[in-house]
Amino acid sequence: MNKVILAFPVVVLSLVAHPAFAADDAAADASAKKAKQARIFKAADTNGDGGLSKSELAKATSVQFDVIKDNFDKMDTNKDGKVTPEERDAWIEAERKALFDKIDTNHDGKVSPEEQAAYIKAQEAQRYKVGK
Ligand SMILES: [Ca+2]
Ligand SMILES: [Ca+2]
Repeated sequence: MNKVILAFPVVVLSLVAHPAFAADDAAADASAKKAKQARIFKAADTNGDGGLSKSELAKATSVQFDVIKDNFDKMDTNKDGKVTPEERDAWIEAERKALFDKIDTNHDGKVSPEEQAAYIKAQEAQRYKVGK
């Protein structure tokens, strides 16, 4: 019994220090986050049709829906009056790709530190102009 107690911290330390364990942990975090998002989505889908309508969204308070509220018409690609998780994910992926293409100014599929710096600088200049 004593032996087990003594050995325990060593095992924990070696697990934490192990890079594979850290990666597993991140993956577990991501899937837990996804499961939580799915739960919140389902809770907001009060008529259970698998999508969120504008009236369902109006009642939903979670911040995760703000992006859907702001971009509803763009996300609802099949124009059925509701946004499904698939439509949301497709929109986010398209936005992510569009942003990447915008930053990757020489279109070599990579964002160099210079391109990143130039983008941040442009964003800041824009913000300054808007703020003025
Ligand atoms: Ca619904
Ligand atoms: Ca739709």
